[in-house]
Amino acid sequence: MRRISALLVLLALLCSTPVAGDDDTVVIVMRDMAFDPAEVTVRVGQIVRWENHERRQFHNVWFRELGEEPGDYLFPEEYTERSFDQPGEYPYVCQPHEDRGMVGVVRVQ
Ligand SMILES: [Cu+2]
Repeated sequence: MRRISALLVLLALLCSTPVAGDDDTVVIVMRDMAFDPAEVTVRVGQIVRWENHERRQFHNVWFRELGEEPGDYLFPEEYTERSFDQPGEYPYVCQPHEDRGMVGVVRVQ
């Protein structure tokens, strides 16, 4: 019983912890071989989430110009999130579909 109580307290703590930017996450949908919207403007620290809404196709998100590794493949119903520490313009691509025009840009203010 004591263990269950401790678990409940832990759960309550977890549930009440505010998640930074949770309310104003900017969502970019990956569908029909495109990022939608392809251009977004966000604030420093604001969370950007890419969601795969395809029926079968995987995609990824690669900020090549930042010198990063390509992101993991995201399969339907999967998503990835990130934020940006510095203002600027951050172009990115879907690595497997860049040549089909699957590119986007995040502008950070
Ligand atoms: Cu893709």
